[in-house]
Amino acid sequence: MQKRKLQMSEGWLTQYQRSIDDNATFWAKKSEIIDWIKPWNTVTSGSFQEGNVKWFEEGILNVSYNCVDRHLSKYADRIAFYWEGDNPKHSQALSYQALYDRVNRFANVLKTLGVKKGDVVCIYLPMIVEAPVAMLACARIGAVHSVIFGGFSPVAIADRVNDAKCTFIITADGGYRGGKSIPLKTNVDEAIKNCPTVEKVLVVEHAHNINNWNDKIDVHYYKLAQQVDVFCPIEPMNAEDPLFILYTSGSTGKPKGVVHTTAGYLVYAATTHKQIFDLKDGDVYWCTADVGWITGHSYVIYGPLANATTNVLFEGVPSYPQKSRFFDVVDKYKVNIFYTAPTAIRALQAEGDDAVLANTKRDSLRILGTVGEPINREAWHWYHDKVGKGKCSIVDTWWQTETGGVMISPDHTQYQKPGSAMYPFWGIEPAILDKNTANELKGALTAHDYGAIVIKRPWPGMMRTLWGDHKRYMDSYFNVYLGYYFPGDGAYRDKDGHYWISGRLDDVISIAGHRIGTAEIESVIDSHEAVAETAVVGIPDAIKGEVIYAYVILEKGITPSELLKQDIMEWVRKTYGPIASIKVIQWVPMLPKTRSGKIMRRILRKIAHFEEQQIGDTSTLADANCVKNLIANRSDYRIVKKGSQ
Ligand code: 7RM
Repeated sequence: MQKRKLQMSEGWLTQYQRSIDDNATFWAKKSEIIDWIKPWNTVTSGSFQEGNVKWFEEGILNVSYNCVDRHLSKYADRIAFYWEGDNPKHSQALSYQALYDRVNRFANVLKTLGVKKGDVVCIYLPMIVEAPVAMLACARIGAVHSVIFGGFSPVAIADRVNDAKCTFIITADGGYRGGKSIPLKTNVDEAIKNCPTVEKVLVVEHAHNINNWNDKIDVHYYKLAQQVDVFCPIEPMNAEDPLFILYTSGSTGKPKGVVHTTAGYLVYAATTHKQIFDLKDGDVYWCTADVGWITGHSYVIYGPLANATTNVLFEGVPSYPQKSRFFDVVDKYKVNIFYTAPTAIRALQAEGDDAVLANTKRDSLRILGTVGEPINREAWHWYHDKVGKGKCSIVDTWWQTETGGVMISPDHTQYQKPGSAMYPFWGIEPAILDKNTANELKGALTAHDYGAIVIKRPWPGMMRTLWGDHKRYMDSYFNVYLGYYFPGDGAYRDKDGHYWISGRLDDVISIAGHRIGTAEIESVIDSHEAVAETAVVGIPDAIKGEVIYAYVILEKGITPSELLKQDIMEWVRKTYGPIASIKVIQWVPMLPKTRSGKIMRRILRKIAHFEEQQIGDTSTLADANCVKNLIANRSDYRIVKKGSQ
């Protein structure tokens, strides 16, 4: 454990106490972090039970104004983004003034194409300056953006575009990652064959990787940008108007369109960003997340820009063209605050210090953040001791797409325990429930007796609904443990009152920190012509945290082979996206099902984890022999290297 620092701050804890004792007054004060066109009337109303939580009602504001315009009087020349290309020779510094100009033009292009307040605009872009610009342009005119991660493939795009009935897609003619060019426009072409609502595709020039142009649908961004006005007035938005939809995986069914609204989200993203990362005037801040994920929304775009931060926006991957790339970029821009995922930390650690650290200084670093999954002790120590040379605070931030911003995090002025997310943020009141009885567990707990973490009261950054499916919103998050918000994670609170997150309690697999729903992957595998039925579970992986173990039943008459396994894996990469890494495929004659036909995933997980002694009750299985067969033909993926543990 890191030694307790001498400089003790009352700041976090006193503010926390106030936020709990008088929540409304606390957030009323914090709402001053943003500028309002018209002040709000009521701080908060509604409840979890009724599913009608609102914050800062009647308030009028514009997010684009808060992230850009209002900084110009003081910080017009301050860099908003240091853009660093995949190719180290490509870079660009964009001041707040330049960002303002670009956002205005982009907003006018959208208007010219007929985008109106309330329309849902899909954004499928690489990590280029136009990604934040497009998002802010939507916010400027009151359009709701739905960003789709650039690593998703056509089927995943179509699912999301159709669910939100998007009429517009903003994409690029390609992106670069690790020296490879990604055919984003081609993926969109493929996707929209199945998207009847799409009218226009706006294409930003970047990597020139296209093989098709349809004059009826496709529009060149830069051509239009030259023709529009340089100024676009802001649209006054109501506090509770939707700002964006972001799709995330659940345990069943299609991805969920998490809806965040305007004021509460921005207040929460800005407040958490400022406090948790100890933001100081003039800091250079780098969050490595892609804008396609919530971390990219809240901590690359909205939180940092609302706080007039200088950001690094990086197109590439951690170890291209050389293993030290991340830290070369840290040195290049003298980054003070660095925020990444445990999977990246583990991957770099595995490359060895000589390649990754030896030729970089990293002296500018002050705060190191992590997010996305639990961080293991070894990775924590490498991050703290080696990357930060023992001088930086580690902030292990726990939160979700649904929560809008960080919920549990260490206080940078206090000591940190490796692997613990430590304290609830201001206004966040968590509890740990017994998974079976739903009683609150009050005393000290350990890793062995963790419960379900829940949140007891609304906070400004929480999602307000799932797009088009309020019932699913209630059922997934509020009707599980009545009176609480249920995030789906297990956790415990130790004797010092510090929180430890143990992982998902449901069927969501976390690959390299990305949430992947088992049902989504199964439907992709099932759509392979040789496959009759599939069930997938997560298995541990040293770098990615989890990868996929798939049990596959082949269609009658199909001969199993290694080649077919490769083909199915390739199919999933192509159809869903490369993030869905399948490690093992096991051919099976049947799946363990209850008499009512439900797959007993618990059993499949135990078998794939080599824990069959803990399978427990199988009396509800329709066919008792099934389990024996699965174990007998199980694939042993646990490669133990000699001399290593
Ligand atoms: C921000 C983000 C959310 C899920 C969440 C957890 C897991 C995230 C941590 C973590 C342990 C952490 N949004 N998770 N952060 N687990 N420690 N610091 O990742 O919607 O994509 O995923 O990620 O299981 O429920 S997300």
